[in-house]
Formats: sequence, structure tokens, C-alpha cells
Amino acid sequence: MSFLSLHSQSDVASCELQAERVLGGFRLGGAAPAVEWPEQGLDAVLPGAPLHATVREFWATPQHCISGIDEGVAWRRAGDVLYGVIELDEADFADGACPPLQSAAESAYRRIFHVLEAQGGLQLWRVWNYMAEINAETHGLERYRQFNIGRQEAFEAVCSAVDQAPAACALGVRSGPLSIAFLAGKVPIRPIENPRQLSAYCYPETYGPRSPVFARGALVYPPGQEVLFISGTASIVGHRTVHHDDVVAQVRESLANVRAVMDEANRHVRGGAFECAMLVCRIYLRHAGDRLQVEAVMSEQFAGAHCQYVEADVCRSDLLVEIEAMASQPR
Ligand code: 3EB
Repeated sequence: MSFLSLHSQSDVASCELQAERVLGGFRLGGAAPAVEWPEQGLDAVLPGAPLHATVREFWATPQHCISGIDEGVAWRRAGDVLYGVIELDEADFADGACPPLQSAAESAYRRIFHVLEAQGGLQLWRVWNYMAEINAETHGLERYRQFNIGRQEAFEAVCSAVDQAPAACALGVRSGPLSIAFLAGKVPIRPIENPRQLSAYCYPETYGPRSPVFARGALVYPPGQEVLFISGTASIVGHRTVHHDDVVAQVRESLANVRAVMDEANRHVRGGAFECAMLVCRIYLRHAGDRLQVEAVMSEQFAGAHCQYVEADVCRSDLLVEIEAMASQPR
């Protein structure tokens, strides 16, 4: 059994049994019975699933886990791999000079870095960022851009090396706190960039005063394993959105980008080459009604890949779809 494996369960009740072997995970959709492990909840419609359906995804490990809560970060650790979740209510940051979301983002990342330091100098591998109203403008700036300021401030204060930025995604959900989940480990990541896209940390200022800090992908190394994380990937070429208002063309372009990241990763893999059919994908749709069209492209181009659809707002208002993926192989 691999050190780290992602499982998915729509029957949320049966998760309890395996609690001591779960590092942490995600709850997609609505409410569900509480679990013992750190869980990131996404308040979102699951296109194609029954109304109010909930899907639970979790990282299982054969290893014994230890857990704790420090600085508001709920974490669990197996060997040198740690999964954590922090949720911050923006209302608690409303008294400063900065937009509350910016302050919350900076605070969340600072706390995460503190915890990773206290855990013996772990490095971020993969980060999942969710917030409400991601495209809304307040304080004269789109909220995603406010988030980027706070995130970059924390990265610059703590770990200035942008070339060690983790794989990531950042999406808008219906409601809830700023929610950040992460995987981290002792072994440094191998960041992967996409030759078809400008690195996000080099985006021009037209996309906000401070650029996003993430790598297009990352190869990470749990014991005996090689895991590829492909960050949230959209219909962007260079730094520009392409195929406005055309969801099918946007999915095709996104998949061309996913392939490009995978090809780039395959130049650096230690095990065999990763292939499309090995991918476990999460597909974010701005409009749940686009699912059938998107699904048709997915099965044509990425036959065999596992797809979980989630309705969410992509961080540029002209983007209709974003696709993230992971794959794992023994090493
Ligand atoms: C993009 O390529 C699309 O801010 O962490 C993708 C992955 C995107 C991660 C992030 C944003 C993020 O710019 C958006």
C-alpha cells in the first residue's frame, strides 16, 4: 500500500471506520457527520450529483498518525508528511487598515509557516485555497487580488524563495470562511512550470498589485512514492485568458495546459512517465449547467481519468472552468 493515497466516498457515513489511517481530507458539497481528521469543507454544488449530495475525499496512509491544533491550524502527521487545514473568519480581521480578506490570508499563511517550522522545517507541497465571493470588488480591488497581496506578504516574510512555491489552486465557493488546506513534507518539492504559460509569480500588474505565488505543478516524494500535483489549470496562454465565453474551447485549452505540465514533469520523473489515464481530476465549473459539455471533452481527451465536478468561481471572471489533477506511482 502506498504511503499516501487519495480515496473518495459518496457514502460519507462509512468513513469513521478507518479514522486512524486518515491523514485528512475534503468534504465537497453540503454538511456531513463530523470526522476526527482535519477536513476542508467546500460549500458548493456538485454538478451531476443528486441535490445536497456530499462527497468525502481523504488521504489514507498505512502509517500511524499524530495530530494537533496549533495557531488555528488543525493538522495530522504521518512520518514526515503533514496535512493541515486552517479556516479564518474574515470578520475577525475587520478592524485593520487592509481589506479583511488580505489580512486573513496573510495571517493564515504566517500561521501555516509557523506550524511547519515547529514541525521541524516542513515545506509546502500543495495548497488548496477557497474563499467566498472571489470575484467581487471591495475596497477598490477584486477579492482574489486582495488574497494575493496577503499570501505574497507572508511568503516574502517567511520563505522568500519563489522558486519553491507549492502547487496550488484558488477558487470561490458559495459561503464560508477563508479556508486553506495543505500537504507538506520534509522532502523538498520539484516545482514544475508550464512552457505555454507565464509563471504566475511573474504575471504583470494588470492581474493585481501582487502576483499569485504558486507553481504550475509539483513532483513530491512521500516514502517509496512519486506524486504529481497539477495546480488549478485554466484557459490561459502566456498570461492571457483565451476563448472568452466558450466553455468547450476553454476546457480544451485547459487540457492542453494540463498535458504540458505533465510533459514537463515527465522530463524530471524518477519513476515511469505519468499518463492522462492515471490522473485524478477535480474540475471546477463556474456554471453547473456546463457539466455535460465539459464531460464530453474530458472523456474524449482524458479517457480513464477520474473526474469530480465542483461548481465554483474561477479566480478570473472570464474563466469558466479550471482543472486540477494528481497522480501517483511507486518509486
Ligand atoms: C491561473 O493560472 C488560474 O492563486 O493559487 C490557478 C492555480 C489559479 C492557482 C492560485 C490560481 C491559483 O492564474 C488561476
